[in-house]
Amino acid sequence: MGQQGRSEARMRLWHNAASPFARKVRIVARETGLGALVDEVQTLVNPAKPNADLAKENPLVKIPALATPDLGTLYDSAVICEYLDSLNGEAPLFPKAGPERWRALRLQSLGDGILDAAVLLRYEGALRPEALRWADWVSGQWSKVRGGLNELERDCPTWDGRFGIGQITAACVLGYLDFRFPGENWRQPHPALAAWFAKISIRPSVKETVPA
Ligand SMILES: N[C@@H](CCC(=O)N[C@@H](CS)C(=O)NCC(=O)O)C(=O)O
Repeated sequence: MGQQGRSEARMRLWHNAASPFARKVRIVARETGLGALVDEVQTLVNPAKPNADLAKENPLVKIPALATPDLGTLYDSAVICEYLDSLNGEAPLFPKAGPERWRALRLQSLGDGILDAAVLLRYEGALRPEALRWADWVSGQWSKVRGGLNELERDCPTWDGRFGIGQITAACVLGYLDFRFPGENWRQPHPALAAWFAKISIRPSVKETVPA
């Protein structure tokens, strides 16, 4: 046994190297020192063709999903990340209480919301038949992405070197935009965020999980 509350039993993470939500979990596993206990299983997902094996673990048929030794399978990324953090006795990535906790959870929700819109845009472009595409819906999703980025730009000067769950989610947002929407050039209108992202991109947990 390691630190207080830490179980040494292995866990199984259903993930995909392209998934920004799964990347949150993979970064948290590394930042909490639990990486060696988490077996990462590459999983293909497609909302138009549900993965039957994954459906047995998560009725929503989404990744990430984490098979735990004591609780069955957990989902979604916010729950899994907080679960892993709870196994780590020191330096929590989720502040335990007070205004810091609500700020961190709001920042995570902001990043998750940007990702929801960006992942839907990806499905729209890559999966939906051209004849069924809806331009107003696409531009509505881009408004969420860009509005969310503006808020990250405004907020990031307050982060003060912290790399908790909110910042981890923000890193996954920016990495996903670079990966799936390289033409978006989010850096130009968001210079503080761009500088922050360059700085945190050298962390091993971030480098080891670059989307592929
Ligand atoms: N709210 C979920 C979102 C997860 C999600 O959308 N995952 C995508 C991959 S990045 C997925 O599994 N999509 C398959 C589908 O929508 O059927 C979380 O935070 O884990």
